Amino acid sequence: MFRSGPFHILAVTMAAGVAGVLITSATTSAVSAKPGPESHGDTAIPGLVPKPLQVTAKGGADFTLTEDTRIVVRGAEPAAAEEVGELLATTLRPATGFELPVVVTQPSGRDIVLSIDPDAGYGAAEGNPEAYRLSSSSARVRVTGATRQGLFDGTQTLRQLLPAFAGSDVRVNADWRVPAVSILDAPRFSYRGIMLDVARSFLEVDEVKQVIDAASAAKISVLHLHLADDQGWRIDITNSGRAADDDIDYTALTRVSGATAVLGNPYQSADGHTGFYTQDDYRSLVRYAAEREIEIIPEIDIPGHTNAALAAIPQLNTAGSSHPATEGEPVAPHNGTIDVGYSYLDPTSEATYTFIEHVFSQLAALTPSEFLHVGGDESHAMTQRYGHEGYVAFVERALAIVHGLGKKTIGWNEYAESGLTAGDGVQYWAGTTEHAKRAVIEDGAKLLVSPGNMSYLDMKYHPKTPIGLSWACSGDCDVAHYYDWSPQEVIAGVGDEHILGTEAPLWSETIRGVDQAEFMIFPRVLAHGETGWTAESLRSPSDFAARLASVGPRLAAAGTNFYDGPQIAWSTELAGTDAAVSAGSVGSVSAGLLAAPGTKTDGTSVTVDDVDDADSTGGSSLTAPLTATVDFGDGSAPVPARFTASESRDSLHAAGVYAVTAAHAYDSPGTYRGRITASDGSRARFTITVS
Ligand code: TNX
Repeated sequence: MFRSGPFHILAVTMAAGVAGVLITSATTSAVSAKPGPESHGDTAIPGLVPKPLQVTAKGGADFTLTEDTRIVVRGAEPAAAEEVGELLATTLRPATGFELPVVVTQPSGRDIVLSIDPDAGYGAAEGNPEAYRLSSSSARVRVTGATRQGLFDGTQTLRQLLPAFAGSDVRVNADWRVPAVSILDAPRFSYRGIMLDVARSFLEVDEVKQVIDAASAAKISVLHLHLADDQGWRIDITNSGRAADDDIDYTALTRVSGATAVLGNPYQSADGHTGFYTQDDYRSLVRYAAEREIEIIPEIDIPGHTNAALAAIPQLNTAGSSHPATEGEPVAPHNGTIDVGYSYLDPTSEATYTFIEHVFSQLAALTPSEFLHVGGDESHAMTQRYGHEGYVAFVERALAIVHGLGKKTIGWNEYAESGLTAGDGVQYWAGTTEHAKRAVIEDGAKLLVSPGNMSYLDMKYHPKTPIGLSWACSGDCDVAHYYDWSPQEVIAGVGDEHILGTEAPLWSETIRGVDQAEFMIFPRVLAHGETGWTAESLRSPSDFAARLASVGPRLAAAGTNFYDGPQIAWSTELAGTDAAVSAGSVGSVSAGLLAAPGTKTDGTSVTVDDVDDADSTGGSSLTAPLTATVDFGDGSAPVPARFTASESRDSLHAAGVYAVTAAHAYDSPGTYRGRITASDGSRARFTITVS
């Protein structure tokens, strides 16, 4: 079913042990990860992910961000452009220490100029609402988007053109250069999604915001929140607006099932996290995501995956449900196992539809998206009891309710056994493609592609990954495999005109907290995201691997956890940090930071993690152990640097950012300008104020 592209060759070659050669050779492509013959300006173009439509190195001097740089807003919708400018400034201020004022005025000096202009002329991307142009030269950077979203996308590209530490939350010294380029870009699909299953294991509001920050930098445009499942219910539903004859206490949903989660299981010993979002929490997520051009699509999974609802609402526990109430057990007991397919709402009970109407109407009111996700997957026990017709009749009635609320529906592919309405979405994950294809061709539904074996982020990267499942993908499920598929090949005969977009789901039976979530999401979502963004003709596995290499230090500098495995020759990046010390005292002086994914340190050198132990091997562009010397700038001889890991590489963490330190005593007060020189030729500056 899937294309057998160059990645299969890569996989074979890697098995033969010469992966490094392949990945290095890829860096000679047009968008180069390393300085090479094709870098025309002072600085090579760093790896851009997802790959833009057109990138042209202009030649000439780079743009340099300085303390005088302003973010100047022009054009239509200045208020929207100003918001985008503020977001850009917010991401760059901590690392640069620059003020970066956002002003609506005429550009004058070496400004970054942001504008929204639907008529700017977008060439090959004309008509795409997310089209943007980015042009940089020593005099100016201009980012122009056809819409706010296009402009936002363009500013994410700009962030990638800066040094990796631009996204750090500590101030560092780097040459804040943007190479002189001209970029024209727009996505293939508007829907480039990620799903978080907060039902099995909850993620707090701030944890979700952390994922939104990292995902929006990768131009992800949809966050699908799986809000209810057998093990927990995560969105507060109030009793306001209940139908006249409705006596259900909806507040029990979160009171009871907000306090439960999946339990420890054979694949993860820790219990899932409990909790729920108040409606204000949810609104704040919707707003936060929208500012970053991410649309939230909520899912309440029905009729199966509903034990948490049955555990909270006695009225649902009718004779025709998966848990008929008894005197001793008026509601279903909590079930924290990872079993699927056993629970279901009673399709013959009016209470079921009253419940659905109330819950979805509150969800509709809270959700600006035109879509609500109704689940529909794995209703095995229900289908066994009521037959295919019973399931279909239920889905038809549920869809009529949601459509009646003015929303389109999305559901997992099973729900397409029912008739759909033009514009509804079918999310294909596994099993027969027959129903999804029929709904697309006959009903005018749109296909959302999430083939489990290529896009499920809860699959183990490799057999040693301590968390994750392996039913959809096993063995090698690293980034190369998640890149090697094509949306138009998921269902034969369903091409781009029928495809809504792509989505990578993270189920959380085995995932606890945002650190683990990020580890499973990155870097695979970057492969998936490029599949949704970049035109098929421009996608190339080796070129992607080369570009992805420079994303690693960016993720590390931004504090995003990821799997820094051996398929990518992750770049390293060095930056200086300033410090204040007292004269006379010998101490360890912090001179800089080193981002080096895939490596470990013994304190004096940083080396590729090539030991295939519990955390498996890492990938790195380093071809020899990296050492460094620190020149303290006071005439003393340079001394060897020490490296201290902020977070050691282990089976659930990428190598964190190393502090580069050395012991030194300054004799007298003053301001000293020092330098770190690393054995790979990279350098960084730092200033020490001695009192
Ligand atoms: C299948 S994918 C499910 C989920 C599980 C997942 C685990 C889908 C629509 N249903 O309920 O969490 O597998 O990988």
